[in-house]
Amino acid sequence: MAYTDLREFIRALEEKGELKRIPFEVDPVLEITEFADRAVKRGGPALLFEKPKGSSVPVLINAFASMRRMGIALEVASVDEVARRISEFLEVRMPQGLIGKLKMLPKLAEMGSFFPREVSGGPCKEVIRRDGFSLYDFPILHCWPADGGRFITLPMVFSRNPDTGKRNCGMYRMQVYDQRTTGMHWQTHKQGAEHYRRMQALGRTTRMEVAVAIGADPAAMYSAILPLPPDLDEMMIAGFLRSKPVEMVKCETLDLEVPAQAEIVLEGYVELGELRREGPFGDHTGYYSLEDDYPVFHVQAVTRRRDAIYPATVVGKPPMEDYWMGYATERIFLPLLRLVLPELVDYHMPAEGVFHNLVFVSIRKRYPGQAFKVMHLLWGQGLMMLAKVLVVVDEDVDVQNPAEAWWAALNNIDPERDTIFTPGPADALDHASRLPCLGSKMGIDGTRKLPAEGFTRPWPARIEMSKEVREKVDRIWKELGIEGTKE
Ligand SMILES: Cc1cc2nc3c(=O)[nH]c(=O)nc-3n(C[C@H](O)[C@H](O)[C@H](O)COP(=O)(O)O)c2cc1C
Ligand SMILES: [Mn+2]
Repeated sequence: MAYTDLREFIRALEEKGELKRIPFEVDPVLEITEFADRAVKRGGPALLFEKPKGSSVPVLINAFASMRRMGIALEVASVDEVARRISEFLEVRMPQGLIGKLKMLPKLAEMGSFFPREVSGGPCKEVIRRDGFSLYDFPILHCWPADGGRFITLPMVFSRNPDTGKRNCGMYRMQVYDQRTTGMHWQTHKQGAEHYRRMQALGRTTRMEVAVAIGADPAAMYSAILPLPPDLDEMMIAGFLRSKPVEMVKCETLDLEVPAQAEIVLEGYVELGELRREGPFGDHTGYYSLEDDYPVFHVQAVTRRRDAIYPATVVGKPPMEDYWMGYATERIFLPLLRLVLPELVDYHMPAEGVFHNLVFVSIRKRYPGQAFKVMHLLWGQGLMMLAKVLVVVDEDVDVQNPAEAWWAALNNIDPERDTIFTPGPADALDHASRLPCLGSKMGIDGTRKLPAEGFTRPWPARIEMSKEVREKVDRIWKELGIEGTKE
């Protein structure tokens, strides 16, 4: 059964021994970060700070910070199950004949359950404040010493595409400037920024309505980070993930809807053209992202649960919580990428590559130049456009193991022949690119080279022991009692 809200998820984490309550006072300024960082790096549990200093609202952190907890969040034993479900849906085609069509009915009914359902009220309206509120009521974290201030780090930011009327939900950090003003750090490649540009171009209004939900059922929260195509509603995907519609409720002061089960909702607007210094912020690259100008979010109303829980995350030197959220996304998108890349066997973005810096790709190579075709296609797919280094290897290489992927690729390249460089968009957080958001990409063809690619010498085989010898030694190995530290 789908979790109704954040607290049901918290209960599930606790029942499975995946949550630790911290009953004493801890300061949201720096101290919570130190707990969260140590916990995630040691594979520790999610943390619920019951007495954050200066607020009566508890802080939940690291709730998504392992594959186990991602599985609990999405109610699957392994997130690969989600990928399998997606594959099944992709195979759904209208079959011939009545019997075939009847067999389709349950699938179609299931599809109907993905769409968000509008409801007239919900727990996020238990308290409604149009004035007399302050963001400082909440235990918003100041994460790292040189950060520009406190940042809301796990918000679901809702806006509407003014041309199509479609809703978007993205996770963009928000720097708190004062009691009712924050930054709005939607980077230029993201949908929030696109909606903003379109509003400006239309010139119909001076304000863009924005609603921010903090804390909801875990599938809805997680959906905010999915790199979906524009105009594909994250809340519909959340409905798919939880096999139950997300209940959405109208905002009090905006023509936008938010999850009715949210913990906290900030209603407000971004004044078109108004920019303010944002940052610095200790970012998921492991470096401070530099100050830059971003739009400003003005909060005009706060609605919330009476006993709201404030979920947050801390990013920093990887791996941190966002690595696990991103890794789940990597797994879930595999079948979707295969739609446009049939030769794709697997891909992986290791933690040290911070998503966009390094992508390993294994393919079934069948024709000359195929590795380069794969690179160009990936650089043309949504946020994969930001991938800085792409390494393509053959199907027999396990890209989930970066050491193995590097080993194969480095053996197989003649660097000058097998690398390409191309200009393209760079991640907004890339501090090394020649210009903000513009840089170059490197593609490394680590596949075995074919005669048709001009490689006429024999290609050596990988070393492997014969099956008989392995089996023979298997039989006596245990008795010998030779146990190394690795198996
Ligand atoms: C913890 C966390 C914080 C994030 N912060 C930002 C941010 O400040 N700005 C941004 O543009 N993307 C940020 N992202 C990434 C976006 O949420 C992600 O790219 C998402 O796909 C954007 O949604 P959109 O495609 O609907 O715009 C963050 C992701 C996570 C997991
Ligand atoms: Mn989106």
